[in-house]
Amino acid sequence: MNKFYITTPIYYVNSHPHLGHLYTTLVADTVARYKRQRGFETFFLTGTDEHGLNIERAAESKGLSIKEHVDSIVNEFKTAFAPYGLTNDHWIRTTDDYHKRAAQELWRRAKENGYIYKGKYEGLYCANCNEFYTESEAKSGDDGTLNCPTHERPLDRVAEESYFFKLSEFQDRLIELYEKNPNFIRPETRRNEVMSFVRGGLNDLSISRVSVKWGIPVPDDPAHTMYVWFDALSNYITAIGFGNEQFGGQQHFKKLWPADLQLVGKDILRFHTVYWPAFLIAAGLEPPKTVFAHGMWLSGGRKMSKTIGNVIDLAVLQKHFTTDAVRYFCLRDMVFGQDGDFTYEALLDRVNAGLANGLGNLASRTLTMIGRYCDGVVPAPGNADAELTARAGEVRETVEQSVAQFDREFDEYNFSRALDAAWSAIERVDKFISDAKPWDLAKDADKRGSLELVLHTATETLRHLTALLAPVLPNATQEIWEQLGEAGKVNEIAPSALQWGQSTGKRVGEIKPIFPKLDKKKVMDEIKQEEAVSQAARTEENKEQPAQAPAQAAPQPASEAAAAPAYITIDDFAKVELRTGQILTAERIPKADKLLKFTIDLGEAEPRQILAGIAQYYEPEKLIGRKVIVVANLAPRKLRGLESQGMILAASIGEEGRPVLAGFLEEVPNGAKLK
Ligand code: ME8
Repeated sequence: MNKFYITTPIYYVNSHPHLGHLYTTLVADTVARYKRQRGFETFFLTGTDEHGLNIERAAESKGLSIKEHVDSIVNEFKTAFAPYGLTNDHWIRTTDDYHKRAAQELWRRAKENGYIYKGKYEGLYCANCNEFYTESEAKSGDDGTLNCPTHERPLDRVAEESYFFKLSEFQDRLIELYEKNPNFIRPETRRNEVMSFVRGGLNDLSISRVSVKWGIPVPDDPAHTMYVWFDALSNYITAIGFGNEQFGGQQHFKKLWPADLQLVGKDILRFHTVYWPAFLIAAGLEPPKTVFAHGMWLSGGRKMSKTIGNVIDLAVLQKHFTTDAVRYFCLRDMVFGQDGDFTYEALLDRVNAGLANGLGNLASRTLTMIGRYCDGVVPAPGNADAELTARAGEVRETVEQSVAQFDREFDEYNFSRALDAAWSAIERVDKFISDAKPWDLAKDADKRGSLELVLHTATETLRHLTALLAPVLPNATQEIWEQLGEAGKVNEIAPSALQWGQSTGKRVGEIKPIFPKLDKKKVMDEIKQEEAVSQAARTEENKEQPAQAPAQAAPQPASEAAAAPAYITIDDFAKVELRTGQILTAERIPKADKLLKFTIDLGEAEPRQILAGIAQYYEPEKLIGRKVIVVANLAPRKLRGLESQGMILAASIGEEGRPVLAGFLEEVPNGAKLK
């Protein structure tokens, strides 16, 4: 029997699940279902990545023990994914003991083979990406800090003893791997990207930390924990029995490894196509057959990310859309491998056009007519005139071609094209039915044969498409299957095993609508309100994000944190001196794209110099003369080497925090106090 081993990334438990995580997992689930239906012995793995500094900090900031924190987020992932009926064979957690032992075994083998040595590391580290950056890769903040280019948060300077992996020795072997196995990295654009990166030369990789406690101890040197990517990547083999007794241990591992398809987002391409094969080769193991890096769902044109805060809330999504609708949209709307912008409007349009008006309408009109004109029993194809017979034959041909085309595209992971092929058959049969007008044929006893041919052809089309689409729409296709009067589980029936004509004589079941049409305006209004609420909750939570807090922030007991109301006293407020001011000059600061420099008249002997990060939103010259509100007793501080003697107040609008300056509708003198 052919085997198929498919994996998703294991998701970080430093934050909450969102559409991006669901997306990769749904695609993997669909491929796993597809392979199973076609007779492959399939193993589908997903899970959670639970070690690292950032997770330590996230737990600290919530006042939870690390274990409590990771357990609660893992639970959130499982709960958010539960409605989608995922068919993963295992959920790996990197905090599980068997994984820890087996990751140590991988380390031991690489070390015995001479690829790991001890040295000293100095560098800039982002706890959010778990990645090191050079000074030139880091992004300078307005106040001169060196920030992570992705998260725009300060990098940690790390200088410590570390184990290193001899990645520098792998350049030739990796290039050979990519050249000999053109399918190792897909799609092609990503392959080219990685090849040119590797051709540029590889540095040895620091793969242990003494400063991070929440991690897997390095074998024979427990003062060190493993670099979180060494730990995380090894999950793909530890989960299936490498170095432990999972599922029968080594024998199970040998049966499944190398993985057939490792799905990842393009954000973690390098880890999976450079580090991962190198770690495996170092330990004497084979690299996976294919790593496919898909594109990113964008939201409002930007990558959907928990750090930016523009994620699609899975609770909102699930409230309005069936799990099949979400699966269909994810596979049809995003060209696999490319980025796509997620909008609820596009989702609603797809659901209404493709599912309600497309497949759903074909099912309900066909089954209703069989009930009405044929006493609920699928007729044999009747005799009709030559023209109708020829057209029915063309429909059958289109269906057979679509079924074959679907598989060809699916095998190449062109999911949207596979679905286009299926929908071209739906369009073809819809036209056939509309042209033949069975409702008119039913009025004429002489046309009985034609009526039966039309309904038989429509039923067969529906039956073939139902089996074909089972991996994508598991719930809806099972319902249609039963309404067609078919027995068994449609996901266990290979479309190629179906023969045209077998539906004859089947009694159709109770007809229920499968994909009700959604009222776009009503649903959009509801979603907008719900999104605003969940956005506000996220913004609140983001303020407490651990990376912004100092690493040594004292944990607050959960009960105390919950009990303390967020009030301040009038005396607290009186400490803040707010005054009206007028902008006298406003100018940009060279090389600081966010800052503007103002002089502001606060009714004092001399105007103040104040800097504000609003350059992306306001033209400086248009602000001259404007009345503003200033925090006048803020301690002066230096930004880009210039002193700022106060702060201008502005509202922060929307996801990106667009500033809108506060002001007055009536005339006010400069320097008036606000109380
Ligand atoms: O990187 N669009 O975990 P992670 C599409 N723990 N997919 C997205 C997405 C988006 N906007 N955002 C996230 C990690 N994803 C590591 C992986 S593997 C050994 C360790 C999906 O929680 C996509 O698959 O940040 C991406 O690669 C993954 O989630 C990153 O998840």
